[in-house]
Amino acid sequence: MTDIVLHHYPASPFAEKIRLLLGYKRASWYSVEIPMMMPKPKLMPLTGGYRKTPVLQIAADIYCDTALILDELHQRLPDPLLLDEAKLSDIALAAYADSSLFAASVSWAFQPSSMADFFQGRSDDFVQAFLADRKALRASSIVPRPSLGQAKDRLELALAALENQLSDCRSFVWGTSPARADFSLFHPLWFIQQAKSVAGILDAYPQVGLWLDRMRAFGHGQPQPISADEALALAAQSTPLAIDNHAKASLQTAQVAEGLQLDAWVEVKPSDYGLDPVRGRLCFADSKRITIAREVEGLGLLHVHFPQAGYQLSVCKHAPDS
Ligand SMILES: N[C@@H](CCC(=O)N[C@@H](CS)C(=O)NCC(=O)O)C(=O)O
Repeated sequence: MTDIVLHHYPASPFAEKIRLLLGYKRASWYSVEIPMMMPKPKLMPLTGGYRKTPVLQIAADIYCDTALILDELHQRLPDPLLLDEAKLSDIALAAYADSSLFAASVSWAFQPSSMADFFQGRSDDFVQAFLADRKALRASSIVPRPSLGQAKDRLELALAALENQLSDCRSFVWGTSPARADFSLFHPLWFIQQAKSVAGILDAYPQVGLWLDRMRAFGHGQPQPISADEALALAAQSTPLAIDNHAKASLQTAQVAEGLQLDAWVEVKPSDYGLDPVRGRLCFADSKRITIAREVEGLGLLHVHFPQAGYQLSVCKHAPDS
C-alpha cells in the first residue's frame, strides 16, 4: 500500500469525515497540517488552485473533495462492512448532509455566542483574517448561508428524522454497518459538538447521541505528522498511477463532441462555492471522476482527481502557463 497523506487541519469538519473513515479502516497515514485560510503555498503546487480542505495525496496522485476521497480510500482499503455498491439512497443522503445540513451546522455553530469556542487563544487579527477569508470564499457562492433561524429549523428537521431512523436500535443509518451517509451526517453534527455553548441543540435526540458516540469510537487510525515539504518530496519522487487505455476509452461521445477530447486543455472547478479553477490536460473522465494531468516545476507530472458530481469541466480558451 502506497503512503496515504492527508492535508488538513484539526478544526475542519470535512477533514473529520475522512479522519474518521481512516479510523474505521484502521489505517496508518501521514498527516500534513495546512493553514485554515489562504494563502496555502505548499498545497497549491499539488492541487493547482483547489483550496478546500481536506486533500488526499497518494504519491503523485492528488484527490480533491471528500466524496471522491471516500471512494478512493474505500477502493484502496477495502473492507466487507462499508456498503460496497453505492445505493442511490446512500449517495443522495450523503450529498444532502455534505451540502444543506453542513451549511446549517456552520450557521448554527458560528453564532456570536459560540465564536469563542473556536477562537480561544487566537489573536483578533487571526479572527478578522479568518472571517475575511471565509467571506471571500463564499463571495461567488451559489448557495447562500442559511440564517440562524433557518439553520435551527433545518437542524431540527434533520435531527428528528435521524432520531426516527435510528429508533429501531440499528447501529448505523442503514443497518449494522456504516455507509457513506453515516460519515457525511457525522461531520456537521461533530462540528456543532465543538461549539460547546450551542451544542445543547443535540441533547433532545438520545439515539443520535449514541450514534455519534459509536461513530466517534472509530477514532482516527494511526496518523503520523509530516511536514508539507516532505509531502512535496513524496510527490516529486513519484509518478501518477497509470490510467489504462480501456479506462481512457470510456470518455463519452457527448463529451468529446463538446471538445473534451483526451489531452485537451481543460479547467475543473467546484459548482457550489470556492470556485477556483484548476487547469491541466484531460486524461480521464467517467461517470464518477475527472482526472487532469499537470506538469509542475520541481514536482514533475501530477494527476489531480475530482468527482464528476458537483464540479464543472470545460475546455480552456487559452493554454495555461503551467
Ligand atoms: N465539497 C468539499 C467541501 C470541503 C470544504 O468546504 N471544506 C471546508 C473546511 S471543512 C473548506 O475548504 N474551508 C476553506 C478552507 O479550508 O480553506 C468536500 O467534500 O471536500
